[in-house]
Amino acid sequence: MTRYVLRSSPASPFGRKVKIAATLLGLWDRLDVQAADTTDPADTVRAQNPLGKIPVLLLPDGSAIYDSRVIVDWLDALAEREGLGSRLIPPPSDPARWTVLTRLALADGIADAALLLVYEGRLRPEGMRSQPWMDNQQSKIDRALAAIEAAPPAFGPVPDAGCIALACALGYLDLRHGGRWRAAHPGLVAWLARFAATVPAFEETRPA
Ligand SMILES: N[C@@H](CCC(=O)N[C@@H](CS)C(=O)NCC(=O)O)C(=O)O
Repeated sequence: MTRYVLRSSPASPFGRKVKIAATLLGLWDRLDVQAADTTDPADTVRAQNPLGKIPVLLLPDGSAIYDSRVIVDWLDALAEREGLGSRLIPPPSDPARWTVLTRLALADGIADAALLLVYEGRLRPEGMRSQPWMDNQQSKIDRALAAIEAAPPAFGPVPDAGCIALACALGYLDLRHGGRWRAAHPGLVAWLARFAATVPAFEETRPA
């Protein structure tokens, strides 16, 4: 069976999304996860993805697939070709595809903003930080969470890619932003608990 290398790191919400997707698709055993350090200029990840971002999926022919949405789509297609059953992104013929992809984009946007806030704190000296810029990033997270709290997405035994991305974004807010989102979003707290109970891979991929 062909194996694939996944460059990632335990804390990455985008890498976690790919790991959970691979597990739900029955493809987890086909991935070899290799740690990547995006802050290390010598790390080969910068050659594999010129953007220097993880996750990256390496194929046996030497080509690389990124970003996480493309990797999930690629894994979905592989699972389909191999007759594994589930689909995480509905096919183009299904109108639900655009709902799922839009929810995926919204959840990834939460993780993007949360990550930028972490980088601002980590990489920019205190006196150079811009409070309005940070407030703007936080407002993206707040508006997105409010919109999702108003109508949390339904899921069955195999949640779609949008739900997986949302769980990973919330997990990242727990990891790096002290879980402050929880107080104002009881519906999402319950949603995440149900997701974790439905998808064991969520806990299995929880960063230490
Ligand atoms: N849109 C990308 C975002 C990936 C991303 O931002 N990954 C972070 C780690 S969680 C990263 O590699 N950051 C390093 C950098 O931005 O230089 C995806 O979905 O894969």
